[in-house]
Amino acid sequence: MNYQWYPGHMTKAKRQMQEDIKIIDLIIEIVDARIPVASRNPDIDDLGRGKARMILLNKSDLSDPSANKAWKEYFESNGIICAEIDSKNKNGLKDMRGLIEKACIAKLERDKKRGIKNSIVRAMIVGIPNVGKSTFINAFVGKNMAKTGNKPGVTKGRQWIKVGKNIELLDTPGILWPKFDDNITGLKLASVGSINDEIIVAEELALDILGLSDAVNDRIRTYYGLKDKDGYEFLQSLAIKRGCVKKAGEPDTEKAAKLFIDDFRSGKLGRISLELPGDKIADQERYHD
Ligand SMILES: Nc1nc2c(ncn2[C@@H]2O[C@H](COP(=O)(O)OP(=O)(O)OP(=O)(O)O)[C@@H](O)[C@H]2O)c(=O)[nH]1
Ligand SMILES: [Mg+2]
Repeated sequence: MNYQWYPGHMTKAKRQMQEDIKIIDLIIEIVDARIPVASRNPDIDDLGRGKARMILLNKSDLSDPSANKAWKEYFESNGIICAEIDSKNKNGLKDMRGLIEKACIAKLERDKKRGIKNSIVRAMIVGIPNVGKSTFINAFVGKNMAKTGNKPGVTKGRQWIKVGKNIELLDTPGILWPKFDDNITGLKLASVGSINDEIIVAEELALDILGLSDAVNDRIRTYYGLKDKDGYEFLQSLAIKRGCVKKAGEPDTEKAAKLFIDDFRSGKLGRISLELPGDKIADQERYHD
């Protein structure tokens, strides 16, 4: 299946970001820890040139712990401040203030020299849809200030949120880019729920996820106890096993595909990382800072 999603509100959101970027001190980029390369929007690199940057590997509860560690080291070795966090369960956020101050040290020192006592750090929270930008803000602030939801495109407009006296966060709508370089990027984005499900054929996505790698394929078939089934036969057997049948008694493969996609996204199949530093990921070099 060809994955592509670039609705009009994203063009608008990108334009707004170009304006807002002028008044912010720091860009906090939230990525999905399961796909830290595919979930980085190359447009953000362009928009944020010259600004202090930080990358947060969110949903680290759903990705492989050793991969999280490897990615943190990877980004840090490229000079980017990085942390693994789980915004849903509020893990990894304790040092956030310190990290933000570290990322903005140049500005803070400049302000100090100028005699500014209460300098304020303005940070823009950016990322692709559904990576947990708004959930991160709520977890960091300790209050439900931003709307969140288990689908992409929940945040429609921007919103400033204060954290204590000296940090201001700007929640922004998730944005993708007009054309993915390769379909595997689109597939990874769809597999974690960053592409609108309404434009996706569930059965095709399920089969594409099965085809992601031998390790993923094996893990899925083992989890459902369908070790000897693959491809469409896997979906049919899963439908029968889970009682997804149509009126005529036929297996409802669409329902089975949706069930499997939900299990995959929510971590029921275990903690899976689809990318590792050093993998031959087509775009990796492009994102190298
Ligand atoms: N397991 C897990 N789920 C998370 C985490 N962070 C966010 N979520 C879930 O991911 C979904 C999306 O969260 P949002 O905060 O709405 O994502 P967003 O990036 O603001 O999305 P848009 O506004 O649509 O761009 C919600 O169902 C959250 O509960 C996390 O660290 N771990
Ligand atoms: Mg949001």
